[in-house]
Amino acid sequence: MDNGGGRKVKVAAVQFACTDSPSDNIATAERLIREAHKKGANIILIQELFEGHYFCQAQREDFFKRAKPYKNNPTIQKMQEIAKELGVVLPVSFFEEANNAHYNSIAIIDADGTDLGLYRKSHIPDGPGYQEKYYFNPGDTGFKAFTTKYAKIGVAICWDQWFPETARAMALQGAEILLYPTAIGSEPQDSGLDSCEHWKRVMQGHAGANLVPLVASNRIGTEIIKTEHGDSKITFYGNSFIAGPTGEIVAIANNKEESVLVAEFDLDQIKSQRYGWGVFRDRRPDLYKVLLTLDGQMEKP
Ligand code: PUT
Repeated sequence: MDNGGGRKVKVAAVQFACTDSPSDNIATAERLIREAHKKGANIILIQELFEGHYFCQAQREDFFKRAKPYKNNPTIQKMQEIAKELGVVLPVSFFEEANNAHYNSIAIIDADGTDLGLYRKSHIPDGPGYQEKYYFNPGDTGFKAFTTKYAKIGVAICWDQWFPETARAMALQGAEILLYPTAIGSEPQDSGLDSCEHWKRVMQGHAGANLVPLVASNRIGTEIIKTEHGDSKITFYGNSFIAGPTGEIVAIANNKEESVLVAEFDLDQIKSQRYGWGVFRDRRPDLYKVLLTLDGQMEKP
């Protein structure tokens, strides 16, 4: 049986503890990108908001100073140089200032250094330790698939990973690999709550349901932020991983160590497998209109 094998792509996830110094973190990201490149990686995922500590533990006006415009953004420009030199695809997560709006954004840099455009995080979490609604407007780009040198990729950000609709929307647009930069760890209000296994299983489901590989990169380390009510602390649980097209984990980091994970996939072989399994043939979008409601009611009371 011909499975149409051929187009091999190596993906990587890097994982590290952030300091609160952008130059330190950019240097660490660069070192790990170079290590991933040495291991043959073509598409390399860095964790969410890697330029500094996860400031959303607190609601502080001074933290808005961390936002930078998309255009002429020095971190993105630096990553464009690295991408071009190494011939690798780099999604670059950053806190975006757009006039009076702010977004949790990611610029997709192709292997020749070209900036392919922006995705702005759509689902913005709120709650103890993760008070993102204070900082970020809900993204207005919609879900996207970006055509890079090595593959068509779908990139969404952290809390987006809990929504199967996001993964499906990217896969429907032809995304062959899903990537999720992340910042998640302990819950300051409940020391008994550890979401790590839940977090992995939900994304493994997206890989399996859409028959695409999936890459998740999460930070490690303990970060303490001064808030209006005293200090807040999160220990980020790492566990960055790469899943294959049936949701199987093929590479995984632990919750403590800096890591560079690499896995190779044959995208043509996976395409055959996806087509053969039939889930995209058997979809019934005509029956899914209820998904466009918040309350499940097609007719309003
Ligand atoms: N990154 C957001 C995670 C929220 C966990 N409660």
